[in-house]
Amino acid sequence: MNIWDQTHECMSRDELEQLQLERLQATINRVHKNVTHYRKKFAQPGIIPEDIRSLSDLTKLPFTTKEDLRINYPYGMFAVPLREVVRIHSSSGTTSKPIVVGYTKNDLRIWSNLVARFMTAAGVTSDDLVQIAFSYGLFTGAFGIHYGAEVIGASVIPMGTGNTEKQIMIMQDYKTTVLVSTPSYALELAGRISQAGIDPQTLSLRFGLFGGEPWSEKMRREIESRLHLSATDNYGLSEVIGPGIAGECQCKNGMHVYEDSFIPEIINPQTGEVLPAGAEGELVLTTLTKEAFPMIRYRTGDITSLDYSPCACGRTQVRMQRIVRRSDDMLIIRGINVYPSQIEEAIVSVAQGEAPYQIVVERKGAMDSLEIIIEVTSKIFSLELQKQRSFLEELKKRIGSVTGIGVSVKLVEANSLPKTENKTSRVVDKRQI
Ligand code: DLL
Repeated sequence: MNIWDQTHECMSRDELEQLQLERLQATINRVHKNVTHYRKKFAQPGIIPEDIRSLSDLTKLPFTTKEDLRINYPYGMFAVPLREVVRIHSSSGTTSKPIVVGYTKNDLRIWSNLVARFMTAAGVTSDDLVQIAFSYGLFTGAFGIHYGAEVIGASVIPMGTGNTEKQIMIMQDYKTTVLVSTPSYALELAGRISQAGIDPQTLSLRFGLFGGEPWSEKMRREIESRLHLSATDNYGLSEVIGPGIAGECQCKNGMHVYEDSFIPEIINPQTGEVLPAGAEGELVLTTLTKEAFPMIRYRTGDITSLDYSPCACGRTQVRMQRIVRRSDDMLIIRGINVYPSQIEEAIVSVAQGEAPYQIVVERKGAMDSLEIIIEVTSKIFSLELQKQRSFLEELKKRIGSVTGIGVSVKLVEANSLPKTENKTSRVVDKRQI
């Protein structure tokens, strides 16, 4: 099946904007009718759906934030009754409660086609064997890409994460041609392949489709040379759909945003002001085709810029540059989003009160590690070893279960961490990507 959807991907800007406006109006009508949260939010500036007459009217609408999703947990932002929802995924929230997202049958069809598009743009065809090394579960990465690859007609190997030796064995024996993972896991695989004395040229890899976390051109060069494949970047977030919002073509010069399904805006994260084309700022996305969980002007927290210049591949849809950083304190560790506030909440509950902490993130080899250093009262610090150990274990367990990541925890004496008023400086990110 040919998934280069030229009708949509190569549209003139005029045609595209006409389509966007029709879809935007339908989406605004839908959320105004079905989602109390949006109805109330639109009422503040006194907006009714009929006020959205042109695309520029979008800026009259308020932003949607992660806090809105938290307040409406779990199903308050759904625009269809639950009986029409056929899939639920989730992602980290700022507290121990995650963000919940839902899809109708039609949403799944649209999502799979979007994923199929960026996979096609990256070079994948029905002849490929696609090994998906993302976690199958609440994370949108694995299922999203799985169904997209099936739309193309490629053979999917639903490998899941971890078990690196088995990943390599399968890669060799099944003759995997496409690796789908986080870029850091691709480097981990490259390291283990070379440790095992395997010549990567004897593998069948052609393409690597990487996303879910920030990476760099330097990492791209390293992955391409060590795994002998062509590596492309793809972007998405659960709140908006998952993977399939944007992806690189083989020109590797920014990720085409599928503008027939999403309107991207770039704003100044401090003031909310919409910035002109080309400026760097926070990406804000509005969905145009989603039924169960439409998002209006969702603040992604991702800092990037948009490039409207023509691309040699022929696609007319705008390209977003690599994500340079976040506008908030969210960390991405092995593809999993972690908020310091989640960790703080876990600490407060186990320590039964405030305890100053520091989060240290490091990249050891290719993989990220997370260490939490906690100041404890001299009472806890001087507990007998056994009690101190069970306190540490409980903390590790709680933080691990809230964040979904294995962490190491170290206790230090009260007043031994550097003092600061600002919580974000409690994070020491030593990674250089
Ligand atoms: O990570 C969806 C996804 C899965 C995209 C697999 C691509 C591949 P979340 O878990 O909700 O969803 O995390 C979304 O991850 O806001 C970015 O900060 C970051 N992110 C995703 N893709 C990229 C990328 C998935 N290509 C959050 N480059 C987003 C940099 C990325 N950061």
